[in-house]
Amino acid sequence: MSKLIITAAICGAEVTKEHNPHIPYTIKEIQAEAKRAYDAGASIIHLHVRTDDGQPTQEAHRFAQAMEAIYESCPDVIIQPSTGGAAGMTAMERGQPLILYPEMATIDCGTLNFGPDEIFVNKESLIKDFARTMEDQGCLPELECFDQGMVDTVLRLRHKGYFNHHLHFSFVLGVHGGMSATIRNFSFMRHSLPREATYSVAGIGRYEFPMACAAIIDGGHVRVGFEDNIYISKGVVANSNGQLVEKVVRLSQELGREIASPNEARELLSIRKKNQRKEEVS
Ligand code: KMH
Ligand code: ZN
Repeated sequence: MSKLIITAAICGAEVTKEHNPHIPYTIKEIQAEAKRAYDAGASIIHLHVRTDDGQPTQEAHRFAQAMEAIYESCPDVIIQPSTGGAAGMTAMERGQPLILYPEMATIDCGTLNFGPDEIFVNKESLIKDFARTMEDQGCLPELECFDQGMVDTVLRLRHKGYFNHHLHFSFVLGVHGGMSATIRNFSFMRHSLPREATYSVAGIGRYEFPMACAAIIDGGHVRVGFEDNIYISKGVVANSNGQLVEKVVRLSQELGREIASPNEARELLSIRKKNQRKEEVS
């Protein structure tokens, strides 16, 4: 079985310091949380940015500052900016981090209710636009799928000439409005992928670690972090993203899987684009 790629979703757009005081907002806080996750074993940082008072923003300049700071502390890490941003943002707003030519970024593969009052809109036209832009840039999309219909959308679009690169899915299970985080649903999605595809699983809230175990055993990869879950165990708030990553590392070691370094993750995901920063420092 391949080594395990751990993605740390360190910040997100919805969770706040009222939920957990360790949620990073400022560039320094984001840098420190990325470093804790990286030191613990994360090879990919899934990145959202905030203003200093915690408002989600997709401003390219803010992403540039955060990425610069993260590369300073974690020179070889893979940074994966979000093009999802926060529910309610426009497509133009959301696409801004792509101006920075990241080596990886998310594409959200369909529309869903997002909590009781919001809709996270991802029209097929937007999916195609982001797919073409990223393909032109040599940027690998992480294909975020909140339900099976989104996996089917990716496979249908691939048949029509989109996504002509390695397919790397991210199943985000347990969102209020998306598919629930059960082994049945995980297995259904996982078994609908082409053989050569890879995937990562993010279980929301208390499903984070059970879904991680399922993926570790199955040969998939894992995403953890404050974006998805703020607890290290029942009722105990995690003190850093590093603590969440460490727990996955422990589970993986117990289950007999080694952890991938960032460069090993690049190999496993066939990331075509070189991390220029890494080249500068090596
Ligand atoms: N904040 C959610 C509405 C992504 O990063 O691409 C969308 C999200 C997905 O977090
Ligand atoms: Zn996200």
